[in-house]
Amino acid sequence: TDSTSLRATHPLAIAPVTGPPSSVDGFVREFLNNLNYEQGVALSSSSPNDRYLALAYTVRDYLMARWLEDQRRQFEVQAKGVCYLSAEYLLGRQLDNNLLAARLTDIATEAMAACGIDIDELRQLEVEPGLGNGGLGRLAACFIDSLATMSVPSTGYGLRYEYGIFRQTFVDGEQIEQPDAWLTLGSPWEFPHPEAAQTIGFGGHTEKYNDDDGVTRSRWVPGWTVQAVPYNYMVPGYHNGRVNTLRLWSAVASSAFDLRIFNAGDYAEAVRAQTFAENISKVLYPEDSTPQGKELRLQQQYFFVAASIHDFLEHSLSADFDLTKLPERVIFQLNDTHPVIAVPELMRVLVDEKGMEWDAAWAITQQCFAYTCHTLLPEALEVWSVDLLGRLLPRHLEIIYRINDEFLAAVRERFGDDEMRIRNMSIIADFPERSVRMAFLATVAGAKVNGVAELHSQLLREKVLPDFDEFYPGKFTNVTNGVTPRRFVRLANPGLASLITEALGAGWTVDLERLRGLEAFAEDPEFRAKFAEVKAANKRRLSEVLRVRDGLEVSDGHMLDVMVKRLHEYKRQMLKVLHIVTLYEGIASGRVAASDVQPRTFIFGAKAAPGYVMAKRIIHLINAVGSVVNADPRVEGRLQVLFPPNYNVTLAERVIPAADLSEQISLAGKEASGTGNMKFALSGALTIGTDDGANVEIRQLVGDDNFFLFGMTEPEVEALWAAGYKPSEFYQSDEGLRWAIDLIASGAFSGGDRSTFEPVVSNLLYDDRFMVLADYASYIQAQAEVDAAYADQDAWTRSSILNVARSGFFSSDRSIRDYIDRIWHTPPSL
Ligand code: GL4
Repeated sequence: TDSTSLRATHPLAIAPVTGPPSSVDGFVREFLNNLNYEQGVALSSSSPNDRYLALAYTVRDYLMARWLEDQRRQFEVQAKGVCYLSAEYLLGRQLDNNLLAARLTDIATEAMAACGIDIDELRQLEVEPGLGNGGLGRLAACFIDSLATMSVPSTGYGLRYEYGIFRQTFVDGEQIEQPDAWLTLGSPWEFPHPEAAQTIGFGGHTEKYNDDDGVTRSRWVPGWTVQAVPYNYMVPGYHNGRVNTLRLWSAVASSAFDLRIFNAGDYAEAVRAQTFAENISKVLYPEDSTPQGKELRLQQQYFFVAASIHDFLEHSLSADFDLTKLPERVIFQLNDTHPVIAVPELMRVLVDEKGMEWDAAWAITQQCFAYTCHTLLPEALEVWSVDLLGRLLPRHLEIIYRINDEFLAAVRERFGDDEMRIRNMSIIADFPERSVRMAFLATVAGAKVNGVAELHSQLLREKVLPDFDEFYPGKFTNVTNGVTPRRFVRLANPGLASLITEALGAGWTVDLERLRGLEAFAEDPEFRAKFAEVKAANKRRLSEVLRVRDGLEVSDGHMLDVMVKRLHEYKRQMLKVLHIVTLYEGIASGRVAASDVQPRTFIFGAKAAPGYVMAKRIIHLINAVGSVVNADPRVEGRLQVLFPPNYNVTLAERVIPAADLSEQISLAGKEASGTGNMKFALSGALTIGTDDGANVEIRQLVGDDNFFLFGMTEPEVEALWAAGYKPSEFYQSDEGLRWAIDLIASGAFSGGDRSTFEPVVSNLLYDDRFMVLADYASYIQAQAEVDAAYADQDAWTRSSILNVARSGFFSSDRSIRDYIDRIWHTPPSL
């Protein structure tokens, strides 16, 4: 008998699984059980880590019955579901989120107290799984939260990196990367299933053969294989009893592969092979928006999507499933180009393994995929050299060539022999080397292609893929990003959450448009006072965190002006630096009276890709400016610069709720959406920002009076490029800008050494790809308006409340609703 026909005989075995009783006593009993039986320790001899693990196991136990039930039901109903394919999930800590979802926060707190344990101490022990770089990975984490909260049948698929995004430290102001060994002390939220491993092939060759009917077919004979072991994570919905699954794959050497070498007597070689296989899920590539085209990266991508597709076909479909109906059962959502190799993989499975005709398989494939593009930067659109792809995945390359041949034939039919257009649209590029454009492959294969904010989707259609938009009318759409209000309001901002519930009643956590109801309260002085007190308390809490975490002291009573995001030139941390240096230079030179400047603390958080030299120089410069500014008595009590290292989700949850001002200052047309911008607005920070990404929609919603707009628009940027941009002309004609740049160039922030930041300065003066100098004057002007506005605290608070009230649109629940309506057409709940 196989496991599906196991028939239980004992009465207990056929009763549904039930969790422990929802009471403090029930929780205590379960906790002690876990401590004793899972950790093997008594309470009196347990370590804090034992207690943390036992607490996590206890929370799991409460979610288990629903999880098992939802898996059973999902299989039984066979409704259309979503497979979200993403190379990154930047999850953040799990404990609090799962307590909140399961309504256990109070019970757990009391239960721990009854055992003499401060639950807060255990919270601090959790190492967040940093399995993503930035916005793209965090978006995936918000989406699986919303999918569960909206009871959408869905599975998140990804990679279980042994090392996530590196831990950042500063030595003499420069970034040093350290490995993120997040698994060292145990990982209580995951369920490994080595018995359910998938075998994934690589390399080898393809061959033709005649099948039983004498038809010539192709098949792939891989040169080596790796085992993909699934690790399941619970993804609980908020207060709805739903628990979805996140399945992350880990690479293990295939035993057959090991043994052959081992038997040949080469023990060292056998171990080497194992290391080689396990390298695949060893480490997250730390590049955000700038793929490196490394072979290991392609291995990671194919490894996880092949495992995911096989897993879905084997375990989610009933035994007699008719594969021609696959589009009625699943949509694979491609989170950027990273999982796009899934397209030829599904084709290979359908044609080579299931014996389907090419045309039928292609028709199915085109309905089973949809593609989200997350960038406009040309260098971020992945391409794989034909040479590499052919070596690693020879059959997939053949399939891609055939897809391309048929696609280009159709383009010819439609547009005639317009060779220029054909070359521009070909999935295979010829220059600078023969390579596969993954975004084109995704666009050809996807039922829908979406950008992640209105402006981004528009530019995607008009600038990046215009020929495709013309060729495929109706294929392109927009889904503006969103963020989960559970983590970023309820958990991160409990003071604000209580105040909102007091004003509007419960319900807004899953229906964020209800925040509109706060508009009326903006006019109520009593409410404004309470709101201001919440912000002040959030600042005190941040101060405490930074003191304990980094030994930093936040000055009292300062405006908190925050720029947290990956370090990238297009995001323009340099513009922020020039603003700070301008203020500093003005006061230090005596030209500006310190008393005329609003006291401000500038907070940065940013990691640079380890190989991104200019980004690392800018980090160094921020730290150098901070050292000088913070030590200069002339600006004491006025200006402070703080740069806590290792910005991550956990720190974001403390920084964002404390912020007064949100810096969203990318060059127009470069930031696809941004999601930090949404978190800040929802936390009542006012935005100073360009007309870029989702800033556009934030400004439209909160209103011009509650947003500080500056800088060129995207068409103005284009026009300036066309006219010939010369940054030095801006330097020459703006004396404030000149003073600031000259001060940096003089060595004032590098102990008199003019060479340290010379590359940063010359980059600005002679290159300035992201037009920092062109937007400087407008930015300084807008910052003066910020200063003036902040002087009227009560008016500022009013604007701040209106930001919260009008940002309900940015819930990731709304994004998911848009995906369902515009792309997935899945039943809204199950
Ligand atoms: C990004 C975009 O840069 C960012 O604007 C967007 O918010 C995010 C999620 O859609 O995706 N694209 C890449 S690559 N990394 C990102 O964070």
